[in-house]
Amino acid sequence: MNEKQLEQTLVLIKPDALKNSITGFIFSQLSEFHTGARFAAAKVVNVSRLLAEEHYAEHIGKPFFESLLDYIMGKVHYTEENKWKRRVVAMVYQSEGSGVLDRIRALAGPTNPHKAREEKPGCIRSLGTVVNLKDNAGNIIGDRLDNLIHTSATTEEAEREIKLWFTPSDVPPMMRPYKTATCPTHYYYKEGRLYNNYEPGSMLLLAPGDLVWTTDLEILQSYENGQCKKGRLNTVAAKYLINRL
Ligand code: FUP
Repeated sequence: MNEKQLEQTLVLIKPDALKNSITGFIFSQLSEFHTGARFAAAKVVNVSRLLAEEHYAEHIGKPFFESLLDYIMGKVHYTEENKWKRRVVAMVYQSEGSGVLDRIRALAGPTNPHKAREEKPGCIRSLGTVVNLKDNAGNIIGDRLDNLIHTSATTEEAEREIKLWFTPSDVPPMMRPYKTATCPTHYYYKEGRLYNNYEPGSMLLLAPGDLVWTTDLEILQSYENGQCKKGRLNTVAAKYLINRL
């Protein structure tokens, strides 16, 4: 595999698309024939708060942040009674050469569904909704954009996001987009801290021999050695705790 020749993007089919059964339309739009891109990975995820916070880290502190987390976690579209239906379908699309990222973003359309309807009728996000967010006094403080689908904006964002949602073994060997390494030790996680030995209440992230993204291993080792941190521990932990929290 030659990394330079491949471009990939993360696509999330969000809970509003599942609730409204727009999945068939989206899969049809994103077919290998229409996009010229191949499916490289897919999983159904009950999004934890940890994963939601990591995915939308750049929006922390914005008025719509908490509501955005509730949305991606499925809390907006599925009640407590139906919480077992709270899901996102996460996928990686890949193609040779550049362009897949922009092609899939074009099929999704503008971020804001109102804008999508005006500027690009028929795009996926033109079927979305805009929800006004209010403070306790009833003043509008922002909008939550229920726009059905997420697609990575840049190759750097795609790398961050694919590594956040997928482990190397979620991707067929010949399609793995980023460098991998073999984990040399045990890593357990509990309440934002990393351990090499089991602590009561901790969860096993990785065991010796497991395949990891090299950058994830570098992050874990930087925490282990108390060095200058090479990234956020929670971005690694969130992935290995998918569908376990
Ligand atoms: P995009 O790259 O198109 O997903 O757009 P952004 O990174 O700007 O936004 C990420 C998500 O935040 C979008 F899916 C929608 C949401 N958002 C809001 O809910 N309200 C806003 O005012 C801006 C963004």
